[in-house]
Amino acid sequence: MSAHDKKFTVGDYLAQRLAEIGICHHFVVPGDYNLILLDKLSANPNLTEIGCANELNCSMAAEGYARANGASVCVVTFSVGALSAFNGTGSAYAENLPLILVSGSPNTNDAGQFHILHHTLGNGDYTYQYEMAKKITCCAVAVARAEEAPRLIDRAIRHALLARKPCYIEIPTNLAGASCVRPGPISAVTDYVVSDPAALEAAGNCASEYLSGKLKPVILVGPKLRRAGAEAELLRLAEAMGCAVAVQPAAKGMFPEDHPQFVGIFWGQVSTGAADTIVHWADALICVGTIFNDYSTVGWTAVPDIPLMAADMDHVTFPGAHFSRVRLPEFLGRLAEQVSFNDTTMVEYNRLRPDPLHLHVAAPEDALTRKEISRQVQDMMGPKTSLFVETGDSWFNGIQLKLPQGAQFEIEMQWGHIGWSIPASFGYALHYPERRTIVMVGDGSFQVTAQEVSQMVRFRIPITIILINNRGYTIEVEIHDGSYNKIKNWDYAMLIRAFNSTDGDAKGLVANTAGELAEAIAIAAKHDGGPTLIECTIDQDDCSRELITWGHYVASANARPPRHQRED
Ligand code: TPU
Ligand code: MG
Repeated sequence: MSAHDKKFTVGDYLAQRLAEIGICHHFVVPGDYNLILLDKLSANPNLTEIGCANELNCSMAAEGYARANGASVCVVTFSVGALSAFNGTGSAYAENLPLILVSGSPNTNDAGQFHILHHTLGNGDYTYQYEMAKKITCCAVAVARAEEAPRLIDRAIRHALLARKPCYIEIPTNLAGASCVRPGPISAVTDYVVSDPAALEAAGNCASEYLSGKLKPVILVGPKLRRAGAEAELLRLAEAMGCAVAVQPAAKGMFPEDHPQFVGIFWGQVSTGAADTIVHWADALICVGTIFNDYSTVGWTAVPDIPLMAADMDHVTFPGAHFSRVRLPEFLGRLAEQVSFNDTTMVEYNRLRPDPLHLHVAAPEDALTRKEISRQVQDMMGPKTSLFVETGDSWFNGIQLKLPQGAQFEIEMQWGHIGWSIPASFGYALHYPERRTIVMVGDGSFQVTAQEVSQMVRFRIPITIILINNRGYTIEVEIHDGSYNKIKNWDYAMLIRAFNSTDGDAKGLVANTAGELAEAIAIAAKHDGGPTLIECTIDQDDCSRELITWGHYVASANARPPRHQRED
């Protein structure tokens, strides 16, 4: 480095690494512990600063950006910021997304001098945030000396990218601008770890054994497939086998729905198509990136009961054998070469295949219903649509829709934070300006993160928000009802216009009838200068059969008595 070289700092180091791994937008909320760091990040010409209204939304926006971009960063201040951002970080952990959470922290001199600082618990302990972060990330580092920053920053980012999980980097306020050495090649951070050759081969052999003699194989796709970057290999495997392919709800869209081997969403009693019948008929089940939790198994009523082959992101388990360090794309690619064609389950499925539904088209003056909203949203879908569905009846309405070729679907079913879809769709759409992002969200969920619509207004992102106003927390009503499921009604369309102030171009519309919804959707389709929110009012009791059924079983699972109290 020449003597004239501009001083290179810890903040510059982090900025360069973020840009090198393909991050173009960094989501931030400022606070005095991170201001110098934010200056350094925004000085990097490859990073664009995206300010958010609060740290919960900031972390959820980064979560959505990671879905689109593959990795993201959220930069917050100490405690008051970071503890809120832990929520989106938890989501990134649950949903397998490499979100890099960066927090400013106190001046390195203060702990030793027993100073009491603002934004802290006031007990002189400044380690608690780092300790908490360890639990919700795959790697947490706290930089205590500038000399350590390169090693720690590289380590945290590498772990996050490899594990597809969030990491945490804490940088004291007086170190962001401290001198730092320059980084070496980024390949040392991003280099992929390939499968162990012996484990890959043994797992392949075990798969042949598992399938040999089986007559009715079915593939079940789960949400970790996309996170592992293995969609193309899965398609090759499915076509080589010719068997039925069912998809878990959180993996909707990860296998093309217009593919002849797609048999529907396997979700127990609330499955689509005849997916549950064919999954239960199978004598071999190849589970790929699946997550069996209480929601996806409908309160444990839909757990497959045959011995499974379970291919995860970096390991494979068979009845009686386990293989570590087998990467999913390599494993599926190998299987595609070795399996034999057996379309028995497709032949059977074609007998079971339900006839296409003839949807009732409402007259323009008819009061709006949930079914009519779904029918009209279906017509909005094209190859460039990305549909976000929020926790609530929107999950069930969205799952029923047919995704045309190229359409994308996003759901946060493992973490299930109401309000996620608003900031997450904003973060996602920043990465994908060429796609048309639509959000289906309930009134209760919208109230949690409504402020972030103002960022869509500020950055002129034309997201269409279909807000389904059924005056309350209907999903909760179906699980367990009480006074707490009623909420204050808002004038949602007017709220959006308030966000415009003097310089915004968002549209807030209301649809009470089928005709009004059609008109509003036509306006949204032409509106590019900002978001369009369409408040769709429906009857309080108008909810899907699927939500009622699912809610009943989830409630039963929640209500199981403690085992030691059972009388039997
Ligand atoms: O369609 P609908 O009425 O079911 O949806 P809406 O209006 O968005 O209501 C959602 C109600 C709901 C709650 C209150 N769904 N899950 N919860 C529990 C919950 C509480 N807090 C967070 C952050 N996430 C949750 N899932
Ligand atoms: Mg509601």
